Amino acid sequence: MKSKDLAQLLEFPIHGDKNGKLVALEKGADFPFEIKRVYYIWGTQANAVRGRHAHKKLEQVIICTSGSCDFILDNGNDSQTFHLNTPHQGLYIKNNVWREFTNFSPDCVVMVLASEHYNEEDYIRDYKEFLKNIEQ
Ligand code: T46
Repeated sequence: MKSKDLAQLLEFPIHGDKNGKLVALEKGADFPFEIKRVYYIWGTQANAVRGRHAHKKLEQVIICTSGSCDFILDNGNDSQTFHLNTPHQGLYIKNNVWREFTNFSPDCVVMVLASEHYNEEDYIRDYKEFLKNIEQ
C-alpha cells in the first residue's frame, strides 16, 4: 500500500473453472479482521450519493458483487476515488475515513463485511466534526 492510499484494495483468490467462479473469505490470512456483520446495498439510483460519514472504530471490506460504483475517500488531507467493479476485489477501509459512494450502475450490488455490530454512535456524520476528530 502506498503511504498516500486511503484504503487498500484486497485481491481475493478465485476458485473457478468453466462452470463459474467462487471466492471464499475466511477469518485469518486472507482477511484483516473478524467479521461481525454483513450487509448489502442495491437498487440505488445512478446519481445517488450515499455515505457522507466516517466511523470512529469500524473497519469494513466493501465488495461490489455485481455492477460497479465509485467510492470517494477523504482523510482530511487527501481524497482518493476507487472504482469498484469486480467481486474478486474488496476495498478495505479503516476507521476515521470520510466516505461517499456514487455513480451506481443499474445492476450494482455492494456487499459490506464489517468488524463491528451496527452502532449509530460510531458514526461521524458532520464533516466539521470529522476534521476536528482527526486533529486530536
Ligand atoms: C459504508 C457504506 C458502504 C442498519 O440498521 N444496520 C446496518 O448495519 C447499517 C449499515 C445501516 N442500518 C440502517 C441505518 C440507516 O437508517 O440503514 C440506514 C442507512 O444506513 P447508512 O446511512 O449507514 O447507509 P449508507 O449506505 O450511507 O452507508 C453504509 C455504511 O454505514 C458505511 O459505513 O461504508 O454503507
